Amino acid sequence: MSEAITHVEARHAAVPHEVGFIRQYIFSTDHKMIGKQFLTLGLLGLMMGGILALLVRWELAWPANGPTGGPVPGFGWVSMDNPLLPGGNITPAGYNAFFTMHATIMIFFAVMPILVGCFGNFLIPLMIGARDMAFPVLNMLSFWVGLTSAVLMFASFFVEGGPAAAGWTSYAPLSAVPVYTGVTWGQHLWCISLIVLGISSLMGSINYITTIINMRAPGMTWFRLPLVIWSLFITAILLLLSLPVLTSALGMLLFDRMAGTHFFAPSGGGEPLLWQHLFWFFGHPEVYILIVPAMGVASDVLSVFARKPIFGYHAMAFSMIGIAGLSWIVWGHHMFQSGMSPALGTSFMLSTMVIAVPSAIKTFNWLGTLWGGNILLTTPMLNAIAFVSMFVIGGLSGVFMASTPVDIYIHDTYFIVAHIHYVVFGGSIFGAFAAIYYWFPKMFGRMMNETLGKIHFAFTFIGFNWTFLPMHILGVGGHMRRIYDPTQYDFLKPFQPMNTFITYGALILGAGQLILIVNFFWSMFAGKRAEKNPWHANTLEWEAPSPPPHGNFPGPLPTVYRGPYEYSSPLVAEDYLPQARRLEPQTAAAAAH
Ligand code: HEM
Ligand SMILES: [Cu+2]
Repeated sequence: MSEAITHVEARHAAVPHEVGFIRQYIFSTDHKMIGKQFLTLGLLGLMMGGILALLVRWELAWPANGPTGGPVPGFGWVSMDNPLLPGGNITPAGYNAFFTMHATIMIFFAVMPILVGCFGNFLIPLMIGARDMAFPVLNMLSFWVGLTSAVLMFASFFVEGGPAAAGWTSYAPLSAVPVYTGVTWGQHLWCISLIVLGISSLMGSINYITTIINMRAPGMTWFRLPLVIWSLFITAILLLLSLPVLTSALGMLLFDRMAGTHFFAPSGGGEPLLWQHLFWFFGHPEVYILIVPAMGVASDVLSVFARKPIFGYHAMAFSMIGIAGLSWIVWGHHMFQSGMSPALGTSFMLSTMVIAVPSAIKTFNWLGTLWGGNILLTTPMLNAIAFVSMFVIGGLSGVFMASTPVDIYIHDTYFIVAHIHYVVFGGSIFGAFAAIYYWFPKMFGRMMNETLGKIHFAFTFIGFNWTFLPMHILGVGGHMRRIYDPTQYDFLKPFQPMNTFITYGALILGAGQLILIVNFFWSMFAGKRAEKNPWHANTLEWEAPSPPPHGNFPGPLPTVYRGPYEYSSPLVAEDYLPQARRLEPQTAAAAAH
């Protein structure tokens, strides 16, 4: 450990710190700049994915074939004569492409770049007390390979036939045989882009794991790590082990599409279920890649703004490990309807339900942290509390889906869409918002505006529940997901007003995000200057100046004397006790009496 630190210290001393614009902002090897690059990518992805979601909602509320249908306002001239959206009218092929790309972009180019790419990079060295990642050049490469992947994915909108349209799960044979969707290059590019993204994530996760194992500051033992670092460590392991499975499956799919093999196409003796097994063996851990970092963020933010130690630190760390471990044996719950034997289905049902145990441990510990706290309702805190409460709803609907008899009824309905969004929006996105508001002062040296932050939160919280809560009802009513025009089914006609109602909620949700954009850029240039430790937090990143210079800590690296959550400690007069602060032994002894 100390050898690795000495090595990096020596290199940092040797590298000249005056670097040109390109080395500082574009081809940077500094983890903080790479984090900001991932943040930019992720926010762009969030915007793109959000616009696509609104197109999908527009179509569902006012179906183009229905009596009230019409072009999407403002898209007439944007789309020109694009066959997916001629004159602003969404076609069935366009609808398939939009929901496929919505989900793909949100997962791979919004949530992952923000939570894992940005906050992983930005926080790990600062919070463990290191000068940078273990492999800074590899780190830079992982961003540029990731950006290449994003460019390939976005480019697929401009190829003939449009982008991928087989759903983000890309089930074979729909995805394997181009005539089924009418998409050729778009689907090829989808596969290629995600293979490239797999390489980028592999580089990133190797870096995260190595850095956390080797480069912790003196005194930073495993159980003094902030929970957000635990969460990023666990996420990196999940990424390292799950993405290669997807990459291999994508390679096989690409062979089926371009080289005439039949891994997944039954027409040549292939096995579509093989795709489903490989996909969900990656796909289920993937949902934890999206949610575990948000759990870490929420733990840190709740403790800071309740001014209390996190309740059950060890249980929190071990329950994340437990959730991650269990995520490998439950993939079959996505395949209850695939003709699996009931005995096997039952075993997948039971193992899935066991995940409720560590999840409940986390939830009760978050509540225990809030209990009796001196709660400060700042914007990061509001978002963290929203994370916990919305995650509970998403977790509870998950228990229904995990029960095989119930799943047979709600499979492929809007109940599933409601569940997904309570987890990935209510969970990951509220976690990401909490992180952005909380660490913005450290990233940019300025505070975000609290009033705008709270208005943004109110719009998001109301818009989010307005949009996704009624989807449970649609789902139980039998409303299928991924359909172009619900009014074509008589039994869905009574639900049409609810579909329109949901779309109003989505428009409010979308409009609310403009407040975030304004606040973000306005604060970056004109916000109040942030001090070193504006939230009076304990963790090491707040020992560095805001924003931290190259090498993070001017002078020697901090030494760690205590855990990250010693708020309202009886040992000191202040209500916080930074990890790097050493108490004189006699003071501590005196206070203990
Ligand atoms: C503005 C907020 C959002 C809205 C209004 C929205 C809307 C929708 C709608 C209407 C669908 C169903 C499409 C269909 O089946 O026809 C959908 C699917 C989906 N969305 Fe979102 N979404 C939003 C945010 C997110 C976020 C942040 C994620 C993060 C990962 C996400 C991930 C997904 C996934 C995985 C699906 C499943 C797609 C499928 O069935 O193939 N969404 N979304
Ligand atoms: Cu799953």
